[in-house]
Amino acid sequence: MVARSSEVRPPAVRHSASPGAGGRRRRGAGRLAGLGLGGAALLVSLTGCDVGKAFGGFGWPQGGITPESHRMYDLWIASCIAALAVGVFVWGLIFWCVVRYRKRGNELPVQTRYNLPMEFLYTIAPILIVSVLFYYTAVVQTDVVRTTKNPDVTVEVVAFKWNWQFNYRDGQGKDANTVASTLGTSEVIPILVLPTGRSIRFEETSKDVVHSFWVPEMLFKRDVMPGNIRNVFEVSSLDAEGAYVGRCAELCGSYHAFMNFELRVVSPQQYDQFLAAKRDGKSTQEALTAIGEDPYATTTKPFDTRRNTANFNPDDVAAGAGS
Ligand SMILES: [Cu+2]
Repeated sequence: MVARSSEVRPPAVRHSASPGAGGRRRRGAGRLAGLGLGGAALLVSLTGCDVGKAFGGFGWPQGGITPESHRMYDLWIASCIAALAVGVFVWGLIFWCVVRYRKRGNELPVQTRYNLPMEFLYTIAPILIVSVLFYYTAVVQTDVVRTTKNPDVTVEVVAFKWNWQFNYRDGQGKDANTVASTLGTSEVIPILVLPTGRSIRFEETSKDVVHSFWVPEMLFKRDVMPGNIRNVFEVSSLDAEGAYVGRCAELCGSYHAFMNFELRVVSPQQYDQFLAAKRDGKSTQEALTAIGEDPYATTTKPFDTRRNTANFNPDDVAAGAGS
């Protein structure tokens, strides 16, 4: 029995102690080290330039206008580079195995089982990778959703089917007072005027269903909830003057797609003048003209609702007709 069992031992076990196998393993380890070094060199050369720009942000929108948007963008780019580095390494190992251990004859390949270092590596490595990603995600998320006690500007965002109202407030919470307001209509796109260089608190509330306040350049959106829920977030500053289209990002009904608004970022002096003009009773269009800004939205325009032509009960059909 003992003799037979030694006969059926795989050839690999007999060969494992031979100098040839040791040489192959050393060469394999050398290749692995070379692959790792190559990957590291590639990473260094890639991070030397703006990787995000070179690859179109890896699908993440570019052109953020707040410090928070840059932090989220950087996290995304770094995560993509890490994922690609791991991916390239794993693909390399797969292709190397496919080539190195392809079938060459009828000889049974090396049978390796219970390789503890290997099992330890592929258990620990993913846990380490996920831990690092989780750590940086938690740090950036905490930073992005942080609110402060005394933001420079507080604006209440009121969403309703299907438009927006922006209330400039003298304090925080629902008990604060509105000092000026802008209301959107089907004919006029509402313009939210805000200053550069000041921290801004957005307090969101809805009059009916769930909407979502989204300015793509902030790279951040948050649901606007009905009831007594006030969803709050802050940006520590807006860094670039200009006009930016804003949208509702939650399917809220028939005319959801028409719920556009415009964020107009102006200088702090212009903002103060705008607010003073509004407090004096001027309309948003008049106040915008007074500070030398375009009175109407430049990034989007009111949509034709075609309520009559698209209606099941157009006005020209007499009520009760056919009954
Ligand atoms: Cu909506």
